[in-house]
Amino acid sequence: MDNNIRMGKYVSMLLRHHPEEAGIILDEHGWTDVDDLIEKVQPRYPLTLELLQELAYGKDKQRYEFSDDGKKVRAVHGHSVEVDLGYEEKQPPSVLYHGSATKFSESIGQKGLLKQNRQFVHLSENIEQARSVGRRHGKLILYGIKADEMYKDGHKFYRSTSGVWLTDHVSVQYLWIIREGRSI
Ligand code: HQG
Repeated sequence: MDNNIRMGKYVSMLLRHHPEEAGIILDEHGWTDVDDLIEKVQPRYPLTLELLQELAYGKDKQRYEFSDDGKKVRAVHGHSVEVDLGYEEKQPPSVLYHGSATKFSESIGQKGLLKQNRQFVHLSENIEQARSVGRRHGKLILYGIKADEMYKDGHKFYRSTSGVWLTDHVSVQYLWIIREGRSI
Protein backbone atom coordinates (compact mmCIF):
# COMPACT_ATOMS: atom_id res chain seq x y z
CA MET A 1 0.00 0.00 0.00
CA ASP A 2 1.17 3.51 -0.86
CA ASN A 3 2.68 5.27 2.16
CA ASN A 4 0.38 8.29 1.81
CA ILE A 5 -2.65 5.97 1.85
CA ARG A 6 -1.30 4.32 5.00
CA MET A 7 -0.79 7.73 6.57
CA GLY A 8 -4.33 8.77 5.56
CA LYS A 9 -5.77 5.66 7.14
CA TYR A 10 -3.85 6.37 10.32
CA VAL A 11 -5.02 10.01 10.47
CA SER A 12 -8.62 8.93 9.78
CA MET A 13 -8.36 6.34 12.55
CA LEU A 14 -7.24 9.07 14.98
CA LEU A 15 -9.88 11.61 13.91
CA ARG A 16 -12.75 9.10 13.77
CA HIS A 17 -12.09 6.29 16.20
CA HIS A 18 -9.08 6.37 18.51
CA PRO A 19 -7.61 9.84 19.12
CA GLU A 20 -6.06 8.48 22.32
CA GLU A 21 -3.73 6.23 20.28
CA ALA A 22 -1.59 9.26 19.51
CA GLY A 23 -2.62 11.32 22.53
CA ILE A 24 -4.69 13.86 20.60
CA ILE A 25 -7.90 15.32 21.97
CA LEU A 26 -11.09 15.86 20.00
CA ASP A 27 -13.54 18.45 21.27
CA GLU A 28 -17.28 17.70 21.39
CA HIS A 29 -17.63 18.67 17.72
CA GLY A 30 -14.74 16.48 16.59
CA TRP A 31 -12.14 19.24 16.13
CA THR A 32 -8.51 18.89 17.07
CA ASP A 33 -5.53 21.25 16.89
CA VAL A 34 -3.73 21.01 13.51
CA ASP A 35 -0.19 21.61 14.84
CA ASP A 36 -0.71 19.13 17.67
CA LEU A 37 -2.04 16.48 15.27
CA ILE A 38 0.94 16.91 12.92
CA GLU A 39 3.38 16.71 15.82
CA LYS A 40 1.74 13.59 17.26
CA VAL A 41 1.62 11.80 13.89
CA GLN A 42 5.21 12.61 12.95
CA PRO A 43 6.96 9.90 14.95
CA ARG A 44 5.13 7.45 12.69
CA TYR A 45 4.57 9.28 9.37
CA PRO A 46 6.15 12.41 7.83
CA LEU A 47 2.91 14.41 7.98
CA THR A 48 3.06 18.09 7.01
CA LEU A 49 0.33 20.71 6.71
CA GLU A 50 0.42 20.35 2.91
CA LEU A 51 0.00 16.58 3.14
CA LEU A 52 -2.84 16.95 5.63
CA GLN A 53 -4.57 19.29 3.18
CA GLU A 54 -4.06 16.76 0.39
CA LEU A 55 -5.49 13.98 2.54
CA ALA A 56 -8.45 16.18 3.49
CA TYR A 57 -9.51 16.79 -0.10
CA GLY A 58 -8.88 13.26 -1.37
CA LYS A 59 -9.18 12.26 -5.05
CA ASP A 60 -12.38 10.33 -4.50
CA LYS A 61 -13.95 12.41 -1.73
CA GLN A 62 -13.36 14.95 1.00
CA ARG A 63 -12.50 13.40 4.36
CA TYR A 64 -11.48 16.23 6.69
CA GLU A 65 -12.23 19.93 6.99
CA PHE A 66 -10.37 22.87 8.52
CA SER A 67 -11.81 25.57 10.74
CA ASP A 68 -12.05 29.06 9.21
CA ASP A 69 -8.85 30.17 10.93
CA GLY A 70 -7.09 26.98 9.76
CA LYS A 71 -6.04 26.04 13.28
CA LYS A 72 -8.34 23.07 13.72
CA VAL A 73 -9.19 20.03 11.67
CA ARG A 74 -11.82 17.29 11.94
CA ALA A 75 -13.11 14.30 10.02
CA VAL A 76 -16.37 15.10 8.20
CA HIS A 77 -17.84 11.58 8.34
CA GLY A 78 -17.06 8.07 9.53
CA HIS A 79 -16.89 8.59 13.30
CA SER A 80 -17.36 5.93 15.90
CA VAL A 81 -16.48 8.33 18.74
CA GLU A 82 -19.44 10.30 20.04
CA VAL A 83 -19.12 13.74 18.49
CA ASP A 84 -21.75 16.23 17.41
CA LEU A 85 -20.78 17.45 13.95
CA GLY A 86 -23.65 19.94 14.02
CA TYR A 87 -25.03 18.95 10.61
CA GLU A 88 -28.56 20.18 10.02
CA GLU A 89 -31.25 17.72 9.19
CA LYS A 90 -31.89 17.83 5.44
CA GLN A 91 -34.19 16.39 2.78
CA PRO A 92 -32.24 13.74 0.84
CA PRO A 93 -32.40 13.08 -2.91
CA SER A 94 -35.17 10.61 -3.74
CA VAL A 95 -32.68 7.76 -4.12
CA LEU A 96 -29.41 7.06 -2.31
CA TYR A 97 -26.95 4.18 -2.67
CA HIS A 98 -24.99 1.92 -0.37
CA GLY A 99 -22.22 -0.43 -1.42
CA SER A 100 -21.57 -3.50 0.69
CA ALA A 101 -20.24 -7.03 0.33
CA THR A 102 -22.22 -10.14 -0.62
CA LYS A 103 -21.13 -11.84 2.62
CA PHE A 104 -23.30 -9.31 4.52
CA SER A 105 -26.35 -9.58 2.26
CA GLU A 106 -28.21 -12.22 4.27
CA SER A 107 -27.95 -10.20 7.44
CA ILE A 108 -28.80 -6.95 5.64
CA GLY A 109 -31.83 -8.71 4.14
CA GLN A 110 -33.01 -9.43 7.67
CA LYS A 111 -31.98 -6.40 9.68
CA GLY A 112 -31.57 -3.68 7.05
CA LEU A 113 -28.52 -1.41 7.08
CA LEU A 114 -27.08 -1.04 10.57
CA LYS A 115 -24.57 1.62 11.55
CA GLN A 116 -22.35 -1.06 13.11
CA ASN A 117 -19.48 0.69 14.93
CA ARG A 118 -20.09 4.10 13.42
CA GLN A 119 -22.42 6.87 14.56
CA PHE A 120 -24.49 6.61 11.37
CA VAL A 121 -25.19 4.46 8.33
CA HIS A 122 -23.26 6.06 5.42
CA LEU A 123 -25.05 6.49 2.07
CA SER A 124 -23.86 7.87 -1.27
CA GLU A 125 -25.56 10.18 -3.76
CA ASN A 126 -23.57 8.64 -6.50
CA ILE A 127 -23.45 5.02 -7.48
CA GLU A 128 -19.73 5.02 -8.33
CA GLN A 129 -18.85 6.12 -4.81
CA ALA A 130 -21.09 3.39 -3.39
CA ARG A 131 -19.27 0.86 -5.57
CA SER A 132 -15.86 1.82 -4.22
CA VAL A 133 -17.10 1.85 -0.60
CA GLY A 134 -18.57 -1.64 -1.05
CA ARG A 135 -15.49 -3.11 -2.73
CA ARG A 136 -13.46 -2.39 0.42
CA HIS A 137 -15.36 -5.19 2.13
CA GLY A 138 -15.26 -7.94 -0.51
CA LYS A 139 -17.45 -8.97 -3.43
CA LEU A 140 -19.61 -5.97 -4.18
CA ILE A 141 -23.34 -5.82 -3.61
CA LEU A 142 -25.11 -2.55 -4.36
CA TYR A 143 -28.25 -1.33 -2.66
CA GLY A 144 -30.64 1.40 -3.66
CA ILE A 145 -32.37 3.24 -0.82
CA LYS A 146 -35.84 4.78 -1.10
CA ALA A 147 -34.71 7.91 0.69
CA ASP A 148 -37.81 9.88 -0.29
CA GLU A 149 -40.06 7.32 1.41
CA MET A 150 -37.84 7.20 4.47
CA TYR A 151 -37.93 10.97 4.71
CA LYS A 152 -41.74 11.04 4.32
CA ASP A 153 -41.93 8.46 7.10
CA GLY A 154 -40.02 10.78 9.43
CA HIS A 155 -36.48 9.41 9.27
CA LYS A 156 -33.75 12.00 9.70
CA PHE A 157 -30.95 12.56 7.20
CA TYR A 158 -27.82 14.66 7.43
CA ARG A 159 -25.50 15.62 4.57
CA SER A 160 -21.86 15.72 5.62
CA THR A 161 -19.45 18.34 4.31
CA SER A 162 -18.14 15.59 2.02
CA GLY A 163 -21.59 14.99 0.51
CA VAL A 164 -21.98 11.61 2.21
CA TRP A 165 -25.51 11.13 3.62
CA LEU A 166 -25.90 9.97 7.19
CA THR A 167 -28.90 8.31 8.81
CA ASP A 168 -29.55 6.11 11.78
CA HIS A 169 -30.81 2.90 10.21
CA VAL A 170 -32.29 1.76 6.90
CA SER A 171 -34.91 -0.91 7.34
CA VAL A 172 -35.46 -3.61 4.73
CA GLN A 173 -38.63 -2.08 3.29
CA TYR A 174 -36.63 0.86 1.92
CA LEU A 175 -33.88 -1.22 0.28
CA TRP A 176 -33.50 -2.94 -3.03
CA ILE A 177 -30.59 -4.75 -4.63
CA ILE A 178 -29.21 -3.22 -7.83
CA ARG A 179 -27.97 -5.79 -10.35
CA GLU A 180 -26.31 -4.84 -13.65
CA GLY A 181 -28.56 -1.84 -14.16
CA ARG A 182 -31.68 -3.89 -13.39
CA SER A 183 -33.51 -3.75 -10.09
CA ILE A 184 -35.15 -6.72 -8.46
C1 HQG B 1 -22.31 -3.55 6.57
C2 HQG B 1 -15.60 5.24 4.52
C3 HQG B 1 -24.21 -7.13 8.22
C4 HQG B 1 -22.20 -2.34 5.69
C5 HQG B 1 -16.52 4.85 3.39
C6 HQG B 1 -20.70 -2.21 5.58
C7 HQG B 1 -17.87 5.34 3.85
C8 HQG B 1 -24.08 -4.92 7.63
C9 HQG B 1 -20.21 -2.70 6.94
C10 HQG B 1 -17.76 5.29 5.34
C11 HQG B 1 -25.40 -4.69 8.07
C12 HQG B 1 -19.77 -1.58 7.85
C13 HQG B 1 -18.54 4.15 5.91
C14 HQG B 1 -26.11 -5.79 8.59
C15 HQG B 1 -24.63 -2.83 7.31
N1 HQG B 1 -25.48 -6.97 8.65
N2 HQG B 1 -23.49 -6.12 7.71
N3 HQG B 1 -27.37 -5.67 9.02
N4 HQG B 1 -25.71 -3.40 7.87
N5 HQG B 1 -23.64 -3.74 7.16
O1 HQG B 1 -16.80 0.61 7.09
O2 HQG B 1 -20.60 2.19 4.94
O3 HQG B 1 -13.62 6.39 2.47
O4 HQG B 1 -18.42 0.77 9.04
O5 HQG B 1 -22.83 -2.55 4.45
O6 HQG B 1 -16.11 5.39 2.17
O7 HQG B 1 -18.63 0.64 4.41
O8 HQG B 1 -12.79 6.18 4.79
O9 HQG B 1 -19.24 1.30 6.79
O10 HQG B 1 -20.21 -3.03 4.56
O11 HQG B 1 -18.24 6.60 3.40
O12 HQG B 1 -13.69 8.36 3.95
O13 HQG B 1 -21.32 -3.36 7.55
O14 HQG B 1 -16.38 5.07 5.63
O15 HQG B 1 -15.20 6.55 4.40
O16 HQG B 1 -18.58 -1.05 7.34
O17 HQG B 1 -18.22 2.94 5.20
P1 HQG B 1 -18.17 0.42 7.63
P2 HQG B 1 -19.23 1.71 5.24
P3 HQG B 1 -13.75 6.90 3.84
